[in-house]
Amino acid sequence: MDCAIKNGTIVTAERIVKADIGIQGEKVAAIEPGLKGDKIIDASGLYVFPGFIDPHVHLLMAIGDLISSDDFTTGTIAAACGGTTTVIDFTENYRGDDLLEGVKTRRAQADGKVAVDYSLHLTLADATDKTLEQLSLLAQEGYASAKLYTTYEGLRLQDGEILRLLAATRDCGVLPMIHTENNDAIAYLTAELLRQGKTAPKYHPMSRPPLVEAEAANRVTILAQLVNAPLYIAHLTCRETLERVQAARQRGQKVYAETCPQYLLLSQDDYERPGFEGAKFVLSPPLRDKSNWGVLWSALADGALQVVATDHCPWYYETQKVRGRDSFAKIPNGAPGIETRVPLLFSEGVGKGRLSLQRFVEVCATAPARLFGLYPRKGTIAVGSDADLVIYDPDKEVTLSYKTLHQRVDYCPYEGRVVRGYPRTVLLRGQVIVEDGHFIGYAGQGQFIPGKAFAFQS
Ligand code: DUC
Ligand code: ZN
Ligand code: ZN
Repeated sequence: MDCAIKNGTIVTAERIVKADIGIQGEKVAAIEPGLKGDKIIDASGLYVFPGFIDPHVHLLMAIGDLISSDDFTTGTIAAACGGTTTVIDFTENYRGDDLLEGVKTRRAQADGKVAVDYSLHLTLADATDKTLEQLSLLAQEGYASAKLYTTYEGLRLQDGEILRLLAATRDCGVLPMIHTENNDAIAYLTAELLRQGKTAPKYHPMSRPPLVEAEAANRVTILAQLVNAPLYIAHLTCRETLERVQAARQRGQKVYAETCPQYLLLSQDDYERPGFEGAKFVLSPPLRDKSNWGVLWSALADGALQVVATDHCPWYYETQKVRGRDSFAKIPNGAPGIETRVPLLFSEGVGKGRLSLQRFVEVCATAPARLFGLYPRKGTIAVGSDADLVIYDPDKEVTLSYKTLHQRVDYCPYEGRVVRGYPRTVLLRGQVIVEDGHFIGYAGQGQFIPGKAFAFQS
């Protein structure tokens, strides 16, 4: 073997086993006791997890004339240091743009720059014949999922367009991922708040309350029922939406849903921070009332939620978030999280008894790999899988701070929080890229990983 990881406790979604892992080239070649290798990594007292997958990140994303602060290199180095070895970003085309061009542009921004492996969700911002033809072409080239929006200028779709796109994605094995918020309700509520002079960041959640999200989720699940299509709900935040998703499942529909650490660990109280600090938490859908924390943790544990992603979309507080000083509606939406997802989920989930070890691996690695066509190459530890591995010290305590994290942004939403458990060594296709918290890989080491078509049986 080129490398043997010895004496660790291997955790996959299916099992927990003490064994050695043999790596040959880029792949896992053996899982058994007593392996020998040219290089030996001792994992005594440590867990060995599959490389984690973050299926929802926005690197180098433009909103107007602003660009999110992590690019494909800085963002993926941060991902690696936090134990994530595959990220899925999005094409950034808008209504009327050519989808093939959108793919080309994004590939040019990422290829040769990424430090971990990556894939792309297509963005479907209109439903023209041309877009549908291009969708079916791209589906055959490893683009196995697509983002649809119900809000945002230049991205939001009408119901008729959503129906057309749901039928088209269903037919070509592309899983639609939907941002569900009712655009007209946001516009009405925002205008009312601003008319009353309510311009501070703390009014952001009032402009997009839970029912704004739940209504759109309810609507798109019913649209999906009309055309018998599967669906993936992005960043689910609250009980109101979960109830609608559960109702769709009771009708027999295939509806998957993700949440994010910020909805499990932060709340609308964070908008009340002094001065303009609340802007750091302006993301959409917004942070909710704390009563949702228990609902979401239970849903993750019992399988009602399938995935924890980040929606990593960092903006500098000092130079970008301040754009909204006179109106919360002008604050660029989003927050950093690509590096802290795994440590937070382990510490707050596994460490506090809310998630089993196996369920933690399932929601942060295996389920995203399966849903987005990367399994079993990614998302598990098995003979023949990519040797993307995270050797994890369950006892290491780290105080989270933007000063020591690798995310390129001037704040951390979890500043000062202590997590117990942290990645020690991270391997990407057999190569060590993180050692003792230090990134030792290189930009360009990551590859584009094509996704296999989503197998939807009605
Ligand atoms: N929400 C955010 O907060 N930022 C990026 C896009 C999104 O949906
Ligand atoms: Zn979204
Ligand atoms: Zn997003």
